[in-house]
Amino acid sequence: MVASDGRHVLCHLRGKKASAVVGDHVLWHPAESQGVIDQVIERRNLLYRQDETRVKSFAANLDQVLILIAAEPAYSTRQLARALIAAEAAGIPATIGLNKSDLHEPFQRAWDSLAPYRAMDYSVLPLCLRKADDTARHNLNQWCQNKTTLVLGPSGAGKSTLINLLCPDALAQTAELSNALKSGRHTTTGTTMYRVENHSGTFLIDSPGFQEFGLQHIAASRLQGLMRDIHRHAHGCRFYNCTHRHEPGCRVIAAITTDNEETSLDKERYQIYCELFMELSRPPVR
Ligand SMILES: Nc1nc2c(ncn2[C@@H]2O[C@H](COP(=O)(O)OP(=O)(O)OP(=O)(O)O)[C@@H](O)[C@H]2O)c(=O)[nH]1
Ligand SMILES: [Mg+2]
Ligand SMILES: [Zn+2]
Repeated sequence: MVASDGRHVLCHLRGKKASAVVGDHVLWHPAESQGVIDQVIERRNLLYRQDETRVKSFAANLDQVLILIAAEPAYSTRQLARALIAAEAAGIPATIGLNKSDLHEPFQRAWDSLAPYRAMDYSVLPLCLRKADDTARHNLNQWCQNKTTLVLGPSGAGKSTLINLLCPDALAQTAELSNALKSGRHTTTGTTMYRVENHSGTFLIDSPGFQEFGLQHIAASRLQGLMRDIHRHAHGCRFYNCTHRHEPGCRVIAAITTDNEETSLDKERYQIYCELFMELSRPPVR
């Protein structure tokens, strides 16, 4: 915990029911050389995922989330879609970062594949975090200034590399990808908040790479409102309660088959919507 005067104090939670997550604001009192948390102040927001058996909180009171993916390891469109949906549901602005622009060919492929996300107005930042120059560092500093930013993404994308770039005192551990599989090694195992150098109100949160992103806390009927491209087409369907899967007169289905590139809906994004709709419509396993 960081006290209002900037000191770091190791705090314990009182009682079994209480729980605090990274980013929480708390009331506490000193006890010997450490501290005790008396109360977690009501959260402005909370980003979490939920599978069938448990809830996993990432962090609270966020101004923005950076979903960091990279040219290598190849990213999963489905996991990216899920992370964006969770951020939309929590009301937290999300930016996509595509790292490792020095790996030209895979970078170009990944960049092109993100076209649907640019078309739905997510900003996609091209990054080369390992070899960032002063200008790149300055731009990133500006981007996160006076904000609390959670850095989220698959293992090996470069989240801890970013933390070390902007918070050199962090000394966050990083690791090369495994050679055989070109996948990350799950180097970071906990979620940690760091203060950005020379910016007192700027915080970055490093997190462990995620593989699965359960969205069981979201009702299937809410999905269309949380996927910007589906939402854009969902007006004007014949039925007011259209689920956009098989109904006649559906504008979403019409948008996949249109030849007009400007107004068309990406087929894979539509497929992701249908898969998620099914998944979130199933009764929970008890
Ligand atoms: N080629 C290249 N490699 C990079 C770049 N940025 C980071 N890396 C490398 O990618 C590897 C993984 O980086 P990390 O920062 O450990 O990745 P992470 O997202 O924190 O991974 P986890 O902690 O496992 O979730 C390291 O070997 C980095 O040096 C880049 O811009 N280009
Ligand atoms: Mg890491
Ligand atoms: Zn419809």
